[in-house]
Parts: sequence; C-alpha cells; structure tokens
Amino acid sequence: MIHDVLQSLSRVFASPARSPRMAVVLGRLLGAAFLVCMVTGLYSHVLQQPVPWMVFPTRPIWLYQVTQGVHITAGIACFPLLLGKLYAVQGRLFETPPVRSFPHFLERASITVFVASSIVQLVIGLLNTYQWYQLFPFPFRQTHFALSFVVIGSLAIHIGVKLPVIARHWSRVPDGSQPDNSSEPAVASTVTVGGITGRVLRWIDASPRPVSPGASRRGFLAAIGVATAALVAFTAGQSFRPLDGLNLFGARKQGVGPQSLPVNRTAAAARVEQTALAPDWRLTVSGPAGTRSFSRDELAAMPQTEVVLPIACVEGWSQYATWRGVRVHELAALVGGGPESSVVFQSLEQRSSYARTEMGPEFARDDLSLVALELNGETLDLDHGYPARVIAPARPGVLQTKWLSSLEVSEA
Ligand SMILES: Nc1nc2c(c(=O)[nH]1)N[C@H]1C(S)=C(S)[C@@H](COP(=O)(O)O)O[C@H]1N2
Ligand SMILES: [Mo]
Repeated sequence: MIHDVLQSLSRVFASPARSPRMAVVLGRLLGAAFLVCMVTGLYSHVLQQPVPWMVFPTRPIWLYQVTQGVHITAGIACFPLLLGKLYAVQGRLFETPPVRSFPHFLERASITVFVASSIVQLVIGLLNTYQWYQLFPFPFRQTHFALSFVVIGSLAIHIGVKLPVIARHWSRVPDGSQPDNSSEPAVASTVTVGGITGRVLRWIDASPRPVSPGASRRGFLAAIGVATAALVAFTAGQSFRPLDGLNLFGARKQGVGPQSLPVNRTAAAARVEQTALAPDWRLTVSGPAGTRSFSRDELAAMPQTEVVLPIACVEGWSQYATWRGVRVHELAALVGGGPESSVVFQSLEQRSSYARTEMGPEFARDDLSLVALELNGETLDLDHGYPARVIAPARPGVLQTKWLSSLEVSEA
C-alpha cells in the first residue's frame, strides 16, 4: 500500500490533482473540519467566559473532554487538508490579471484573508497544544476567538462566490466529462490504492473507478487521507485513552506525572510553594450568612465524597482520576448558599488568569463538584493543588483551580 501511495504521489505532481473537482472534494472536508472546530471552540469559549443567562450541561462528565478533544483533533486534521487544498488550487492563487471584476475581487480578497487567517489560526492553535502560548505576545484565547470569525466569515464569502463551481463539481461525474472546461492533462495511470484505504478514499472522493486522471487524483487524495488519518491516530490518544498506545505526537501521554496525572503548572512555577505548605493555611468560605474558615484537617473531617472525573485541558489532553473531598454545595450551604448560588474560587496563586474562576449554579450544586483533598487515593500532590483544589464534571481544565485560598458564595 505504501508503495502504491508513493507511486501515486510521484504522479500527483503531474497533476490532475489540480482540478476544480479536487478543490471541491478537499474543500468540503476542510469546510466540515472548520465548522466542527468553530462549534466546539465556541463552546469552550463560552464555558470560560459565560454570558450571564447561559446554563451548561454538567453531564455526561466527559462532555468537555469530547468537545475539546474533537476540536484539537479536527484542527490537527486541517493541516494536511489545507495544504492539499492549496496545492489543488495553486495555479489559481497567482492568476493574472489579478482582478477582473467586483465579484472576482471579492473572491480574491476573501480567499486571501481566508488562507492567511486560517494558517495563523491553525498554527497558533497547534503551538498552544504544546503549551507554547507563554511565548505569544497576545492573549491566546481572545485572539483565537476573534480570528475564528475572520476565518469563518471569509470562508462563507469564499463559498458564496464559488457556489456555481461547487455545485458543478459536488457529485461524481464520469471522468473525461467533467463539465469544468479545464484543460486537464489526461494522465494515464494504472495506480490504484486497494484495501480499506482505497475503499475509504473512493467513498470520500466518489469519483469513478481508475482509468485516466481519476487514478492519479485518488493517489493525491490517498496521500492526504493517509497523512490526515495518521496525524489523527498518532495524536488523539492524548484526549482519548484507548488510542494512547498510538500517541506519538500528542503533547501528553496518559498516566505520566505525579500521582499518574500530568501537571501543567507546577507549584514552583505558580510561586505558591510557601503559601500552599504553610501550616496555618485555611480555606475561607464566605456567603450570604457570613464568613467561615477551615483548616485542612477540618475539611477532611467533613463528609467526604469520592468521584471519578477527567481533567480535560483546553490543550486537548484529558485524563481520568479518582478525587476525594468535600462537595462544593455542602461547603456553600455552611455560609447560606443554596441551589441557585454561584461560587467564585480564588487560588493562592497571584497574577495569573487561572487564579480566580467562577462556577455557575448548575456546576456548584452538582454532587460531583468537589473541593478535592485527595487524588488517586493519596493526599493531593503539591503540584496538583495541595492543600485543596476544584474538580467538577464537564468543565475545561483551566477552571479546575488549584491551591485554593477562598470560596465566595453568591446570594441565590
Ligand atoms: N491556580 C491554578 N490552577 C490551575 C492551573 C494553574 O495554572 N493555576 N492550571 C489549570 C489547567 S490549564 C489545567 S488543565 C489543570 C491541570 O491540572 P494539573 O496540572 O493538576 O494536572 O489545572 C488547572 N488549574
Ligand atoms: Mo489546561
């Protein structure tokens, strides 16, 4: 099969791959991937920056793991698809004259904006999964969010202007009778890709069987399909445990780190070693009925709940663990909180965007939302948030605040 793919690749450069049909086939895969990224990305964004009236589902517990895992995986799949698509339309990117008419100008402008913004969007997204965001001279989430509208907006215009071409090449037409009037060279080829790969490609491509240009076109698709599938298979393990064995490129392996869980920011990096280990540490809980504070021993003497929940990081990696601690709503009730109360968590960590997080009522009243004291049967590791941290279902990892110092319970 690899031999077939390589052989096809060499023919690709000959190249009926550069056809409107190929642009449409790749375009719709790319469009679908972008749409998936946009929807899952918006979900992640509003979870982190909710509009007041919003209420989020707290089940299934792996909801965010899946939406964000899909977001990252689909984003990674966009790289080969976008490169393939650019290759397929290459000639047209630099056509002359540069502008013929207003619609033509619109087409050119939108495609320029789309290509530039989506490359930036994909690259900063990928860098973020490897935690290189500390290097960005801009706030990642806001930038990624804003750019997504530029990407989707220019894509919408691009699709709008290209609708006639898209419609013409949407479904399979026998080779040789493609109604595109293009001067495709008819490269004869005997290369076909067999087996499951071939079947998947034929399903994606939906062009007819071998003969003439279709074969090389399928070779091109094969190369892109194999690259995409490999990238997905070799990274998705960071989000989805069953694929861990294949995880070669993903930023995180399963089960690596203190107490079998990765650490994003260590206590040292967060500069909380002193305060977190201070013997007089207390958790301050304030609410409508006043303010109380608890030592770690006092918290441990309260009724404890054990839950199995994933940390699901925005960077795409997710890992399950067993957590034990006090239910958020049971703590909140001690200071007059009720089922409609929201809770603000403050960390010992200073000057970090993760140091203060807000939890809406739907999460705060959930029986699975804890101020956790233990992880996988042991006292929380210092790097995992000792003396106490937040853990709650279906939320982004960034909201699972470590090294807690206080909870403010709002009036119901
Ligand atoms: N105070 C504080 N809490 C934090 C963080 C942080 O940097 N500071 N990182 C968050 C992020 S991005 C994630 S994914 C989880 C990771 O938890 P872990 O490092 O304990 O595995 O903790 C969250 N809680
Ligand atoms: Mo994270």
